[in-house]
Amino acid sequence: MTVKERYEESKKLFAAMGVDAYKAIERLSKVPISVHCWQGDDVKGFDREGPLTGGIQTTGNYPGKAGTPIELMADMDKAMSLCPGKKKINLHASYAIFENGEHVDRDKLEPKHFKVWVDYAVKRHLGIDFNPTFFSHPMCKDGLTLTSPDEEVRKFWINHGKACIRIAEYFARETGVPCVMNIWIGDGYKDVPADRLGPRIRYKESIEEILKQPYDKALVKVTVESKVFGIGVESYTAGSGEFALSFAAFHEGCLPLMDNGHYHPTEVVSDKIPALLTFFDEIALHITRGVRWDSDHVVILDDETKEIAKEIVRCNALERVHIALDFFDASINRVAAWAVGMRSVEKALLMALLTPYERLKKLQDENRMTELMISLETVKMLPFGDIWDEYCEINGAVKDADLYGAIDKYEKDVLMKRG
Ligand code: RNT
Ligand code: ZN
Repeated sequence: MTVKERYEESKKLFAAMGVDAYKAIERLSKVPISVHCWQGDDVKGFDREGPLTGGIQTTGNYPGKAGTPIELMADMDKAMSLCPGKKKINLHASYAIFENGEHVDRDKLEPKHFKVWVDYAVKRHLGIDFNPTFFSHPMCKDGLTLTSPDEEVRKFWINHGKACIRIAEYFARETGVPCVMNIWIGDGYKDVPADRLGPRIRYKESIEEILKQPYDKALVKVTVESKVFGIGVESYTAGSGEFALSFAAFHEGCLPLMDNGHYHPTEVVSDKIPALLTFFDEIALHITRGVRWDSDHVVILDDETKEIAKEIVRCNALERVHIALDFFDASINRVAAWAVGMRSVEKALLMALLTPYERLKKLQDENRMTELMISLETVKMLPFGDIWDEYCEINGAVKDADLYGAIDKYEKDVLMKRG
C-alpha cells in the first residue's frame, strides 16, 4: 500500500471516532515550533571564546559541529528540511554576527549585529524568537548577573537586557511575526546561601529596569524562565519556579516560561499547562528531555512529550502557548538531534489533534470513568503513523524510515569535511 492508501484507510478509523484527520494535519501545519540555534554548536555562540557557564553543560564531542554562521545556518536549513510543519528560529544574543572586524560587548549589541539572521529568516518566511545571553561571559562575576550585589555587574546585564528588547522588536518588525524574548539566568549558589531573599529582590528589580526600555508589547513577548537548580548552583537558584511565575503574574505583558527539565523529577509540566492557562492569556514552553536531571537530552516521543502536547491541544491553546525546543546533545549527530526533537514534538501534537477530546471530556463530566479508561487505552493503538507519513509526504519531509539515510548522507557530504 502506498502512503496515500494507508492514509485514506486510517482516516476512516479516525472519522469513525469523530476526528477529521485532514483537519488535524491542516491545523498542525500552522503551529510554529521555535527551533533553537544552539543545538548546532553546543551553545558556543559567535561572540566570544571560552567555556559554557551558567549551570548548563553539554557533554560529548561528536565531530562536525558548526563553527561559523554559514555552517550553523546550513545545518539549521538541513534539519528544518527534514521536518514537516511550520517553524520559527530561536536565537541567543551570543549568536550576534559581527562584520568588518567590528566587535561590541553584550551591553552594546544593536539590531545591525543580527541583520544576517534577519535576512536568513525573511528569506525563509520564519519568525525569530530571542534570548539575552546571561552566561558564558567574564561579567558573570562569581557566577552572578542580574542578582549580583555588585552594581556595575547588574548594570552591565540590565543594559544587555534592554539591548535585547530593542533587537527583539527589530526582529518582530522585520519578520512580521511577534518575537518571544526569554529571560533566563543561571544565578545561584553551590552551597547553602545565607541570604535567599536579597538575590531575588535584586533579580526582580533588574528585570523591572530592563522592562523600562520602551517597546511594543504586541511585538515583543517577554518571558521569564524558571529553574530548580543548575550544575555548580545546586543549593539555590534565584529564578525559581515561584519567582518566575510570580514575576510574570505581577507584571503586565510578561509571560511565564516553563522548561520541562527545570522541575523536580516527579513534577510534570503537562499538568502545569492548564493550571497556568487558567490565569495567563499566553504562556511559553521550552520542550526538552531531562534524564535524571536537566540534562537537555533530545526530545523523543515519550509519555511526557505526548502529555504536554495533549494539554496544549485539549485546552484549545495552540495559539496561547509559545512552543520552543531546548536541548543540546553533543554526543550524536547534531542535525539528527534537531530533527528527532522537532519531529517528536510534531508527532506528539499530531497525536493530540487526532484524539476525540470532546467525547472523552464528556465521559469524564458524566463520571463514566471505566469507559473513559478503556477509551483512552483504545486511542493509544490507533494508526497515527499512517497520518504522520502522509503529513511528512505532503510537506516534502522524509519518512521516519528514511531519516537516518538522509542524516548519514549529510554527515558524509558536509559535516565530516569540516576542519
Ligand atoms: C538553561 C535554560 C535555558 C538555556 C538556553 C540556552 O537551563 O534551559 O533556556 O538552555 O537559554
Ligand atoms: Zn530552557
